[in-house]
Order: sequence, then C-alpha cells, then structure tokens
Amino acid sequence: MTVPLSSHRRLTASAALLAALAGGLAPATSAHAAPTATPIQTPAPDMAGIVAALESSVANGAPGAMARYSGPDGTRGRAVGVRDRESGAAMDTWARFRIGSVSKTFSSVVLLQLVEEERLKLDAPVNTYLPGLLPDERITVRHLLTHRSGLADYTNAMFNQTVPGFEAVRNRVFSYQELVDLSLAEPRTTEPGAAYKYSNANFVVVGMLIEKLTGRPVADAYQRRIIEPLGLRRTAYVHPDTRIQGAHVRGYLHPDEAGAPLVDSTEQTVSWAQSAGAVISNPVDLNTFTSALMRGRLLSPATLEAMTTVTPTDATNTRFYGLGLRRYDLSCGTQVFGHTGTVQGFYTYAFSTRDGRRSLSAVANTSNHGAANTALGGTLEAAFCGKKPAAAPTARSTAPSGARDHAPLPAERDLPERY
Ligand code: HEL
Repeated sequence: MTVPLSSHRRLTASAALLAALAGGLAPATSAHAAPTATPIQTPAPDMAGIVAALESSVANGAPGAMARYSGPDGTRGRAVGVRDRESGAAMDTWARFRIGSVSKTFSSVVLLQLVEEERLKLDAPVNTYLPGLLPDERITVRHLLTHRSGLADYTNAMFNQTVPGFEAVRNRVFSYQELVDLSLAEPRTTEPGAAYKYSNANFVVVGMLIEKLTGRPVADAYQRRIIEPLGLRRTAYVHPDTRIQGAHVRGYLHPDEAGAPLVDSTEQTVSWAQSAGAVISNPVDLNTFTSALMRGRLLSPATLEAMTTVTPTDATNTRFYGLGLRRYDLSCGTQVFGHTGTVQGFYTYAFSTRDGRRSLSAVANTSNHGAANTALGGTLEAAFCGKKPAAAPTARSTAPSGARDHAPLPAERDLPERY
C-alpha cells in the first residue's frame, strides 16, 4: 500500500473523526490543557550560543556534540569533539545515531494516520484491538500516546544498575509480549487517565497496535508512511540488528561509578525499546521530520491539533506532552514541539516551531550523565530565542576553538549522497 501524502493528510477528516480527535480528552487532561500561542517574533539563531551549549556538553562529559538548525534563512550545522574516540573522527552533522525516544513521535504519527483512516479510535480501549492484552479495560489508545495508562515502565528496574543492566540486554531480542509482561509484573502507577507518568511500555503497546492493524512489522509502517514520503535517506528503524550502518556516531555510556571509564555502547539490539526507541537518524533528517510534521505533511490539521494539545509533565509550566510529542516553552515565549531521546550513549533533542519554519536537532554521544544533557538542551534556547541581550559574549563563545562550521546549505534535501 502506498500512502499518499500532504493533500490527503491535510484535507480529509470526517466530522465524526474531528469530534473524536477533539473531544476525547479526559476531564483531568482538558482541565490542564495548555494553550498553543503563535510566536510574535522570530529572532535569528544564536550560533555562538549553540556552540557554547555544545562545548558545555563536551565539558560535562560528552566526547562530542553537534546541532543543526534549519530555518527560512537556510541551515547551519555546528559540531564539537569526536564521534569516535578510537579513530578520533570528528563529530559530523551528517552522521547517524540512535535517537531513542524521538522514535515515539514516529510511532505516534503512524498510529494517528491509522486513526485518520478510521482503523482505530483514540478513545477506544486498547483491548478492543488487542483482546485480553491489558488487565484494565479502561486503558485507551489515547492513554498510551499521552503516557496516562498507568502501565509501569519496566526499564526503570532493567537499568537500575546502568552498565550491568545494559550489558544484560544489549544483545537480547524481546518479543513485544515479553516487554508487556515485564510491565504488568509491576503494579500500575496510576488509574487510567488520571496522571501523566512516562513509560516505555505505552509505546511498546503502540507498536503492537500498529503491527496488528497493518499486519506488517512496524519497520514497514515507518518506511512507507514517513521515511519514503519525506525522503529521509539516513533514517531507519533497526531491530534486532545491533549495528548502525554507514558513517555514524559512536555512543559512550557513563557508568554509575564516578571516574570509571566510558563504555562504548554503540552496538545493541535496542530490543528493550523497539517502537518506543529503536530508530536511527541524523540531524538533517530529524529537522526534515519535525518540520514536515508541524507543516501538516504527515497528518491532517485536526489530527495535528490533537497531537499538539498538551498537558504539563512537571511543575515548571514549561514542559508539556501531547500525543507522542513534547512541547517546550522557551524563555522568549516561543513554543517548540518535538521529542527528546536517551538511549545508552546518546542524548538527542529534535524540535520545531509550530509553523514548522524553524527546527533544531542536537545530539551528544553520551548518556547517564545529566549535566551533559542539560547543557545540550541549551541549543534550543540559542536556536529559537536568539542572542540574549543581557549575556555579554565571551571570547570562548564568539570564537570557538574546536567548533567546526558546517556551512549554511540552501536546500539540504538536494545535496548529493555523502555516505
Ligand atoms: S527515558 C527519557 C527519554 N526517553 C526514555 C527513553 C527515552 N529511554 C530509556 O528509557 C532509557 C533509559 C536508560 C538510559 C540509561 C542511560 O542514561 O543511558 N540510564 C541508566 O541506565 C540509568 N541507570 C524520558 C529521559 C525521553 O527524553 O523521552 O529515550
């Protein structure tokens, strides 16, 4: 089946579907729904600020870090440090890496397309489509996509001890059912719909739904519905092969013991995550993906509205979650939509403005080291809020010693294959 793009996606949605998309929020959810505002100004990206954030991530334990900004005025990439500690190969914004939970947005898009095709309903119980799978008939498809099912996140126990936990599963191949069983062996964390509680188990069940409804592996759905239509030439769902094909970033895991040497975690099945986190991509493709999603090239306006209708994930009033999609409210008031990822050896950010005109993706090749991740998050502020008037530029941030400038590219989709 070839899935037509854009015009179909943008324009077709039945009245019943529109009502279902809009009306299905549980009272606890809609009471806290945060409005989406249109940004008034679009400051130029602060590329020196992006470099400073990347350098800070490296100073905080990442061997390398990189970011790519795409906007109406072109694209710019910046890279600091190495993508391979052994060869010394420099970080490179065309190289591929594991995007972790940014994969959840891919899974959500596929499932929402199936909703548009009226092959399932957002507010129907999951057990309607997967009879007997879950022990609570009240858990709906929407609860999965909003992390409100109460299904426990089995990865908390799995990775309680970071390196032993990783080594125990890096070559394992789980069935979806085994992962669901791990979750169900723990108590539910909330009543269905009652509260946001992030869990990989939700998106494992999303993968099961996709496979049940399409009769095909999830890899096919990503390929035919997202990767091929958008021309994402360096993006793939890879499971259970442990390798990252082509030029790639090597990932380095920080052990829990302070000062212990980094563990090269590049090769793994990611079977513990699958549809919750096993996509490989690069910054060019991630910017194309988040931008295309926000521009309505993958979903109808009504579905996109449902996807971007968010509730808070914490008390800061700056972090929100929709349907497989995060919203971050930045200090300048700009709202950006996308997802973050943490998979052993890789931290990722992939976000776009609501109009899809500006996007930013960033990666650092380490994990289990919060300071490196927090520093990497600084790329979002720099990219979307521009230079901060109060922050006087330092010699380091205006003339970065180690940063490589990946020159602005007018139309990156037209570039020749490099790898
Ligand atoms: S966790 C998150 C992030 N998501 C979730 C998912 C993903 N990643 C995982 O569930 C992996 C967790 C173990 C990662 C490991 C490390 O840092 O490499 N940590 C340990 O082993 C700790 N003992 C919510 C942060 C997201 O941003 O959505 O990706």
